[in-house]
Amino acid sequence: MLSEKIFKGQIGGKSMNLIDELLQRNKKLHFSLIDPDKQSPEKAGDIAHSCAEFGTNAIMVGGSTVLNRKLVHDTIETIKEKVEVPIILFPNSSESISENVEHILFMMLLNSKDSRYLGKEQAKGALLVKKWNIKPISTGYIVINTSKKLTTIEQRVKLDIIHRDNIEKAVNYALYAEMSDFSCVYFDAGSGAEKPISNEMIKAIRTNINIPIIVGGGIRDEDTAKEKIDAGADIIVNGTVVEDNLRKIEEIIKKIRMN
Ligand code: 1GP
Repeated sequence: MLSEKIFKGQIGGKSMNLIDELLQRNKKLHFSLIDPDKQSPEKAGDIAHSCAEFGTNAIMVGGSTVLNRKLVHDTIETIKEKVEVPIILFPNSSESISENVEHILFMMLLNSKDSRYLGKEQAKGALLVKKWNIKPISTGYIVINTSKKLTTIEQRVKLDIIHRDNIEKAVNYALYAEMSDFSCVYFDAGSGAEKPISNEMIKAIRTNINIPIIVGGGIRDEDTAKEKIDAGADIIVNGTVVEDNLRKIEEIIKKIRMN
């Protein structure tokens, strides 16, 4: 029965989203994040090409500061010319939704104290997603504070702070996401975080929920990435390494694929 539904691209009466599909084919995934604000669209295309050659499973496009729909559009267009892997928009607001993308992390920032990120931006963006036929991946997005030096997202959005060692609070948010029927959770320490989310926190989340867990923020080397995978993460996101040390992505991908 289950296999019949999977065959039809359905689970529990719902269409499978891209992440479910990719996880059927690969046990663990790697996504490369490209911020349109950090380089020209041409350079973004070259970076995406290298990441795809190294075996990344998808290119995520987005960043906390980008507010220019045209720049997002041009960056995606150039990346599309250079790679075959799926491209997923990682929007910071409805302003950064672009017509030419196939998939979007349709996220709610669950520990935001600002109603803008708990429904208002999503409501503004929903019509664009429908009109432009973009496939939403409903994502419970949770930001964890791991370091004294605040990341850009922590500076820009008022958050119900979850400290690195407050495992119970992180698990509560993860359970809330699963019970609210989000298709996955994304636990993010924020781009360039001094420390990533702890292995203990990931283990506790994995013990309590079954939906896919995306982990990002502050992961800079293959050993750290593998620890997060072994703790229970399904998907590792790298952004800063993609910008600063591109070749490292190859080592990270190799290692997370090891059993
Ligand atoms: C940020 O999780 C992503 O939203 C990526 O973080 O830039 O630290 O890899 P890094």
